[in-house]
Amino acid sequence: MRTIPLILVIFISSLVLSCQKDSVIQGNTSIIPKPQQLTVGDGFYVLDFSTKINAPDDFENAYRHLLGYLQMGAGFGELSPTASNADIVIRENTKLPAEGYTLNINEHGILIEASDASGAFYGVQTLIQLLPDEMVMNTKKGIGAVSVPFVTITDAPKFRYRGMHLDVARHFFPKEFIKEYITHLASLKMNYFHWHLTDDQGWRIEILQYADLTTHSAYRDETLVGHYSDSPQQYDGKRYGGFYTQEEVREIVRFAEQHQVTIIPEIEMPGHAQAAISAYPELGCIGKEIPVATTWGVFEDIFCPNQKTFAFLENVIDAVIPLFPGEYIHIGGDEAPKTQWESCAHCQKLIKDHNLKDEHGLQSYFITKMEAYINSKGKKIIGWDEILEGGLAPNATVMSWRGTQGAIQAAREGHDVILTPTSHAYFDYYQAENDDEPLAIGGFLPLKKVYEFNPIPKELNEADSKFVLGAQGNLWTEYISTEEHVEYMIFPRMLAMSEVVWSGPTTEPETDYNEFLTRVEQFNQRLDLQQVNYANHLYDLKGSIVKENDTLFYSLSTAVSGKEIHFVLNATEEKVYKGRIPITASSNIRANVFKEGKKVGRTFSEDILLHKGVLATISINAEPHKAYSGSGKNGLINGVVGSNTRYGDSEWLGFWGDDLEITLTFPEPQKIEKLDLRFYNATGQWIYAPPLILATAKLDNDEDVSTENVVNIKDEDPIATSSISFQTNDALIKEITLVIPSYGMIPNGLQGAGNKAWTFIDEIIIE
Ligand code: TNX
Repeated sequence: MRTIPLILVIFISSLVLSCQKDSVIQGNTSIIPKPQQLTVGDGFYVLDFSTKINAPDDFENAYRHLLGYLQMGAGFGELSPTASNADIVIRENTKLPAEGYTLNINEHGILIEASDASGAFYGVQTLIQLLPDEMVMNTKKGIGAVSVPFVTITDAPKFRYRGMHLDVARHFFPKEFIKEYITHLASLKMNYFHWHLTDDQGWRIEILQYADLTTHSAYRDETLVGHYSDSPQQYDGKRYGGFYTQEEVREIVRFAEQHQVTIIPEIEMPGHAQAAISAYPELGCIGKEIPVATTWGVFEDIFCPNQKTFAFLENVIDAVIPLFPGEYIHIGGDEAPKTQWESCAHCQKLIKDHNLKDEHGLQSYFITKMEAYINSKGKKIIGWDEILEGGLAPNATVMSWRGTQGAIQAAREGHDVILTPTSHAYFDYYQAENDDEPLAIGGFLPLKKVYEFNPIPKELNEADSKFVLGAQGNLWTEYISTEEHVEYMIFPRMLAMSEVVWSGPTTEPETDYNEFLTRVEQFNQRLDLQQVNYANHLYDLKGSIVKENDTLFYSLSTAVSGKEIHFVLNATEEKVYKGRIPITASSNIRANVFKEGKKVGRTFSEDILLHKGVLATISINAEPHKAYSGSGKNGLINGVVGSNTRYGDSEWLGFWGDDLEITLTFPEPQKIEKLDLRFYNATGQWIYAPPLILATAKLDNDEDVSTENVVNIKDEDPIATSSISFQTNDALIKEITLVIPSYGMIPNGLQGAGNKAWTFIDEIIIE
């Protein structure tokens, strides 16, 4: 045991620089998440083999981490933590806020102060980011001397819960990768790792009392290939699975502790339990043998609220609790279809005996009972926002994923909440519109959207917003089977999330985002050196149609500023883009970004269809859902057709349950042959094309002509279409109104049963 007195180190006043200035590799001040206050001084402090560190026992994690980094990255030798004239001093300052730190680098040396071990660790993380990129782990080459810029930093987190989630049930990731994942989140000053350990497709944690959970439930016979919505669905025919032994769990927990990360294990109940029920059919309501699930979605086989189930779950909890020192156990609670409970005599009797309102009341009874058990063991529960239905368990923390409504309700009821809405926190969604993106579940969550996230819903007043502990990025892995792919989905979106929860939400999105991207560009260089994969959409081009006095233009822009754009219109010569391009006919535009004279990123290409709707004006009776507002209502007549495979791009508009009425008014009466409508149909994502459409044309003689039109839905194609024409006897049309009813509530037996169906509509092509 080291015993290190808290000493005031006398800084060495002049550093003996044995190396020449230009052989010293310099660090830079690009830090993510951005510190609360950062002042850059004039000069650099040099570290070399003679560097000494001084740190107290309580800050051992910080000291060890820094030491490991200096040894691995720069080949420094063993550094004693007891040095009395140290270059790097880490010391306690009780006046600083929880998890906060100060970092001062000047000609006297490096001083990190913190009031707790987390703060000291975060001070070290910042220092590491100030060190030269060349030093990142894995290089192990040994660098003679490195320098860090003079800075004065005062920093502390905005939110106390800063999390990342990983689903290891749909796809399994080995121990070493889990450690890497934890290292990444710790380097971004995130402090919770939510480990989704059980689901329909696999049980991943060893429970000694129930050996079948690992011999049977941890493996599935095969896995769906391609997307759930593909028709016909295909399977790979390969047994798949894996689990963590208790020893491995302990090792990971220790590793997390050394990184100031708390692990929250999730044991799903009562739904997403098919893998467990597959091993122990008596835990289900129908007692039938069922396989570990091989496809994705929501399954009707859920835990039955009977004695056997509660005994099983209590035993599982008893095994889980000693492994995880953190205060929380996540009990899931999401997506539990009540079909089996509806027809189970025992469940119905429970509802009656306990005076419960319905099956939602029974879910609440289930969760409340488990909560009481977990509370009695000194732990708290977290559940997904469905645990609000039928009444919230008394001490539960709610993780709000289906938007922010759950968070608002729970906070108003005085419960802690963690925000992880699909709209801003689902890193399994697509992050770019390009067709070469790896297959994803759906949705669209570009980097900027994560960056603009504010975990505090605007509906909450100041008192209630105190219950917002923070936010978390979720990575569900139905469509993510490799480590490289996990990295691709979390980077760079996790950078943005870390900034939201640590630095605090931006109040100046445009300027702040641009500045953030320059730091992302820098961070990517580090990831390159670490051989960590990431998505790079910094140089993607964005195009849009601009209408001005009945004239059309096309404008191009990049996310990172200061880059040159070259474009080619209709395969003519390449030009440097100086401003919007006039469009007079249907056209193709290709363009590229240049950085320091070199082409970077993908080639952009867009076809613009100059149809008769482009110059019309449009009104819609409802607003698209804010998660799927594409380019707004004008996007339906902007001459650009949406993706055939992505409803989440900037062309599709998504409405949740609204019956729509869309009116198109032409600048002058037109002869119109037909309207072609496109709808998305992906029932796995609760998107159902409307059954039929009523169209009415107002003629220039003021008569109305109406038609009822079917929507053509093909199983193998997510695009449903409807082609509409009017009997006008050659009269011209002034205005067209489309009445598009929603599919309505999704009936039992279909994906999303009991929820409102989504309607997705794309370009209305008028000829
Ligand atoms: C919903 S988020 C789920 C997960 C899926 C995810 C896919 C939540 C509590 N449940 O089971 O993996 O969507 O995005």
